[in-house]
Amino acid sequence: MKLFVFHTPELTPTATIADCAIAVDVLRATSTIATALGSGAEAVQAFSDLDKLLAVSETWAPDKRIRAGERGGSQVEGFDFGNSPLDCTPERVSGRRLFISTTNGTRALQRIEAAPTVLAAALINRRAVVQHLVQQQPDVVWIVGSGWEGSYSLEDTVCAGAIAHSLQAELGIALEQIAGNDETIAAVSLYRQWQDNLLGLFHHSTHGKRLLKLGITEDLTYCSQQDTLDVLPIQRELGVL
Ligand code: 3SL
Repeated sequence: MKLFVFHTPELTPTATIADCAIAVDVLRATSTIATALGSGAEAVQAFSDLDKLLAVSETWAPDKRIRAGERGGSQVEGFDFGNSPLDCTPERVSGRRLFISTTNGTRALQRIEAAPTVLAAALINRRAVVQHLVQQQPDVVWIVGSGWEGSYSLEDTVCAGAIAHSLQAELGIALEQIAGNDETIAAVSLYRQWQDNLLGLFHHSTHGKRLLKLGITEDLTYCSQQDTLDVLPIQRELGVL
C-alpha cells in the first residue's frame, strides 16, 4: 500500500485516480458527515452546487430530508442546517437523508468521486477509516485535504497525518514504506507534534480562527476529538455516502 497526501483537491493528479480516495475536511464537513451517519441518517448526499442540491432534494419527502448549506462558515439562508456536526443529533437526523453543500469539503468529495472506493475521514472517525484500509489493503490511497478555496489547511493535514501514523502502527511497518510522497511524511510530523493538543492547533489555523470569530467554539472542541465515532462514511453511489 502507498499513501499519498494532497493538501487540496486542486493538487490531486488529473490523469489518474487512486484505488481508495479519502476526503478530509475536519472543520467541518467530514466531521458533520460522520456524525450524521453515526446518528442514524439514512445517507448523506453531497453537492458542490447549492441549486443542484435544492433541485435533487425537492424530489424527497420533506420529512425524510434535511438540507444543510454552508458558505463562508455560515448557514445558507433557507436551509435547515449549516454545517455543524452538533446539529446532527439522532432526534434530528435519524432515518432522514442529509443533503449537504459546503464551501470546500463537498468539492473535495466531488473531485475524488470516480475512485473505486471513496471515504470521508475526520479525526473523530479516524480509527474506522484506518481499520478499513488495514482490512482492504488498497494499493494506492489518496488522502485529500479540502483546504480553503485552494489553500492549505493545518487541520486537514494533521488529520491526514493521524491516519498515516495509525496505519503505519497497525501494519507494523516504517513510515517510509507506506509514504508515497513527501507530504505524507510532513503530515505525520505535524501530527506527532500536535497529537496531544489538536484543539490548540485549531486555534492557530486560519479556518479555526474564522470559525471562532463567528462564535463557533464548541464545534472546534468536538472536531478535535480522536476516534470517538465508529463510523465509516463510504460512497455507495455517486455523491451518496
Ligand atoms: O469548507 C467547508 O467545506 C466547510 O467545512 C467550512 S465550515 O467549517 O463549515 O465553515
